[in-house]
Amino acid sequence: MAEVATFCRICEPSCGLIAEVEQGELQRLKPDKAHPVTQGFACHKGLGFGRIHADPARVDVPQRRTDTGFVDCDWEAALSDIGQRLKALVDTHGPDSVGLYFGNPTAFSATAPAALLGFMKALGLRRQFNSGTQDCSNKFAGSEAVFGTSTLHPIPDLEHTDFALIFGENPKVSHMSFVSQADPMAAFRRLRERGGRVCFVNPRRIESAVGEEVLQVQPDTDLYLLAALLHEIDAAGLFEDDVIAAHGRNIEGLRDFIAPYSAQAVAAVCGIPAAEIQQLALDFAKAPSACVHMSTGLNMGRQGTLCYWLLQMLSFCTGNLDRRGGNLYAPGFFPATRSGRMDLSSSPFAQTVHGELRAIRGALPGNLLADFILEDPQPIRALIVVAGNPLLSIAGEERLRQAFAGLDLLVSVDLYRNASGELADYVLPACDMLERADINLCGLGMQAQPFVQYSPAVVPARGARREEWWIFAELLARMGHGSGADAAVVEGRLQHMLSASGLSLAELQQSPSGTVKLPSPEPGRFYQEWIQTADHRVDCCPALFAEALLQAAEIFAQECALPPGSLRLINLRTPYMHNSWLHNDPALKRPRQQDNPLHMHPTDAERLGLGEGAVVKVHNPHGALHCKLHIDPSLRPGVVAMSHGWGQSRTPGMPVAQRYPGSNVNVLLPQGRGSFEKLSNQAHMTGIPVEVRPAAA
Ligand SMILES: Nc1nc2c(c(=O)[nH]1)N[C@H]1C(S)=C(S)[C@@H](COP(=O)(O)OP(=O)(O)OC[C@H]3O[C@@H](n4cnc5c(=O)[nH]c(N)nc54)[C@H](O)[C@@H]3O)O[C@H]1N2
Ligand SMILES: Nc1nc2c(c(=O)[nH]1)N[C@H]1C(S)=C(S)[C@@H](COP(=O)(O)OP(=O)(O)OC[C@H]3O[C@@H](n4cnc5c(=O)[nH]c(N)nc54)[C@H](O)[C@@H]3O)O[C@H]1N2
Ligand code: SF4
Ligand SMILES: [Mo]
Repeated sequence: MAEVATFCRICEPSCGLIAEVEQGELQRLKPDKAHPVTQGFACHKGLGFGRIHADPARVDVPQRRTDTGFVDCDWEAALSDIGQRLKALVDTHGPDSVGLYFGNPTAFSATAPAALLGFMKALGLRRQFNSGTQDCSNKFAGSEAVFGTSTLHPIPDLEHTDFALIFGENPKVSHMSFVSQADPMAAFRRLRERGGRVCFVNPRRIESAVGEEVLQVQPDTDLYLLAALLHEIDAAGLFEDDVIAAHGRNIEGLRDFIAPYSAQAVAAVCGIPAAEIQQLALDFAKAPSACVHMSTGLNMGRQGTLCYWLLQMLSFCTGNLDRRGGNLYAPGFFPATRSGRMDLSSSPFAQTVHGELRAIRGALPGNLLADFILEDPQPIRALIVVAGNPLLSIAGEERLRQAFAGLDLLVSVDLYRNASGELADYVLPACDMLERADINLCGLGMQAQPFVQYSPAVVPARGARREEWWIFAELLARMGHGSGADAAVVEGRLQHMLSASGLSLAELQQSPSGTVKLPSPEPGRFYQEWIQTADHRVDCCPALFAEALLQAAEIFAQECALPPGSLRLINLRTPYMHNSWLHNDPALKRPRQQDNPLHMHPTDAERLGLGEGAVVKVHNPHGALHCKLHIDPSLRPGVVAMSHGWGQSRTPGMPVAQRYPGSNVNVLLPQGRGSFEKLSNQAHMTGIPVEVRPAAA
């Protein structure tokens, strides 16, 4: 039995794992207790990945759609047919006739993204969509505008802080995003033991809040809460004027924006008493050190970029940016802040048939994917989906179904024939994380304790599964570009990245757990080195925001007029789902994990005459679904919650998922024009007005 050190690539902490391998077969995955950073932490999903690896439902050979269903084919036949059809489309209709959608797991591979971008570049393709616009593109837009680069996201220094203020994030369940930290709950525990304080801002009393405060905010109003915190801190004379003078610009713009939003003014809209907001503001500003973080609960609101801006302002104006115990940039093995540099001195927007649009780190709004296929004079005719499931992860399933059905060619590169793959002409089998060599690139710049790890392929690929770089290099070769897959090129890229820190693959291979622990984040270099604005100053009120700031005032007025009794829908991640893709694991379908009920506060249920387990219809102008009701006192009254990634009734390729289909909550989300934040393309996915009634009525 060989033991191979590897790391998990399901979510951001990249937990160290030990794979027990016998005769090329995985026997077991266990936590890597000797890992210098993750120290034996791993969750049930990572440890259970062997079931995904060996799942008989996995796609092991290319599958081609026929009139009577999917049939297996060989790589040569699949690649030459796809290559020919793509080439014909590009030759006849131009490169804009081919679109790509990259799903979330592409971010967890060090080798796939470069291969995909290389493919696009070789063919001149421009129409790229990715899961980032359902997830975090507001953070890219926000840091571009404030710090001059999309790749600068100072992380909370949880190990030294006196006060952590966490918005719209549930670390215990999600293991966090945009900060990579194995066992975040242990970090919060240590913080509390030191006498520090943790405060969560969330419409739900979340699992992460162990005896801690949760400010149960009204969904999609955090912008005004953030503004009020800044307003009250400034009113108390607690802005750090020296820091602002030395490193900021446009502070008057910020002050103008926050002026109307006193604690008193926002209390009713945010649903939090003014005195509590005031106290929180003072406590935060007076703490010897305080750090902030926000995640998808704010990203997915209507104004995620503005929220990210004010979050940075909370840190900057109180002197906590680049302070020990505040927020710090963690460069890791490759300081990448320059690579996301963006000059916003001229407008990034262009007039298009879909309205004024920009791309964020190359990505168009996912919520316009159907429009680019159905309603564009030069439509997307072929779509390549890599490690994604847009049908279930983007708003508006039926319209996407209609769009996908009308494509000349749909290709899915995936572990499974997922809901989107079910509509594809070809499903191409990808290697999973145990079958490919990799380094942990995904947390770069956001690791609480930076480390770089190399993992070899733990086991050989089963069947005819292939890595993405192989697939796209071979496809290009069929289209007359390049000479096909070359492992040396891929390895060279990794070597190049590592060389930035004087590291090499050989050195990692020889290190225990394949890992080199890097220096912890330190204050002192932010304003000199990391920030990428031309003048090295923090932009406290970017000119690009002008239109959005006016809109923010309008939205505030609308929120003030919200009728009583209206319900707002938010998201609910659980430990037994991972977006749409671990649904074929029977271990995640134990009793009470077999569907995604609508969670509702007891007072709302009583008002509507609904009891536990009642079948309800949830509807709004965007769509309707039926599901069971779950009474949940952890919610703020007026808020209902439901998990995404379900709705697997039409996925025969994933039989376990299909047996426990649940409902696709995304049918209730707005789609198309106006359904995403203009500044960032980020889809509007939380705080969605819905109505609920008994299904029979
Ligand atoms: N309502 C609502 N909708 C949401 C969200 C929400 O909170 N609420 N969350 C959003 C977020 S944050 C995200 S990131 C998106 C995710 O949206 P997507 O990325 O579109 O979808 P996933 O469900 O993550 O599907 C990932 C697919 O990748 C496949 N896969 C896994 N590993 C590999 C690999 O190594 N190679 C290849 N080729 N395939 C692989 C899986 O089998 C799966 O089919 O969903 C978004 N949608
Ligand atoms: N088990 C599990 N882990 C995951 C995933 C998964 O699907 N399952 N997905 C992974 C991915 S792709 C991502 S991006 C990360 C996301 O990681 P997180 O952002 O931590 O995701 P959630 O657990 O959904 O936490 C979002 C929180 O926002 C709250 N919220 C909703 N609306 C609002 C609002 O308007 N204001 C405020 N203040 N809060 C709000 C919700 O109640 C919820 O607790 O998780 C990753 N980890
Ligand atoms: S926390 Fe995330 S990275 Fe760690 S084992 Fe679980 S799924 Fe994998
Ligand atoms: Mo995500």
